[in-house]
Amino acid sequence: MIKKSYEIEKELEKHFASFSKESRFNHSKSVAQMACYLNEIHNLGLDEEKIRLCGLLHDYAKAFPLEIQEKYLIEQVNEGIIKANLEELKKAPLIWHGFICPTLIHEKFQIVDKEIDDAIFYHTTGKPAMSDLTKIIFLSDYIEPTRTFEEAAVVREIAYKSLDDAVESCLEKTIDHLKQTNQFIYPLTLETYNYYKNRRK
Ligand code: DGI
Ligand code: FE
Repeated sequence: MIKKSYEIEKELEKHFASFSKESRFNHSKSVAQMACYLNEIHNLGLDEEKIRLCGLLHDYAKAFPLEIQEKYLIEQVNEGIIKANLEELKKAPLIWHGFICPTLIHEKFQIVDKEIDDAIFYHTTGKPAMSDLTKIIFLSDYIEPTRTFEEAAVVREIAYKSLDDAVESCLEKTIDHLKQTNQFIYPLTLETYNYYKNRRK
């Protein structure tokens, strides 16, 4: 029997508090709520309980310091759970938490669901041709109301009209930001952007 999101919510509150990451807990609840809203206004017909679990759990691994995240990353790449190039991954520490998270929540919460895994794994990079669930989690992460930067407001307005346009805009802004701050652009991030930018052709 899969755990209910209200049970998970209580455990998560403690998890984030134990690493003094209370605002991350609020962000997670807000992602769940925004993703449910997108499901509703775009008539996607997805299961709300599943959406809530994804929103609540997507940043579970972000509570851990990067050294711990890296340990999980190396383990999971070596075991073939994460199929990606470790040297490339090492250059983009801010995406580790998504990739390592599915395995951690299988163990911690016994939540084993391919659709949930996909939404959590790709929540930072996106991927070409995302499922609706993966797409609304990816977008809600960027546009939920506690994100107060200017770009979030722009993408939020687009997301109310078209999810695919919003993915394109979100990635354009993320990639611009990475370029401006001289950060390594992970190939999948670029691949996702190109897919959504060229999807009409
Ligand atoms: O975990 P959150 O902060 O809530 O949000 P997130 O999981 O979307 O992570 C956002 C961060 O990840 C943001 O600072 C930009 C960074 N990021 C996204 N794509 C890439 C990336 N960092 C690198 N180096 N390369 C990427 O392709
Ligand atoms: Fe995240």
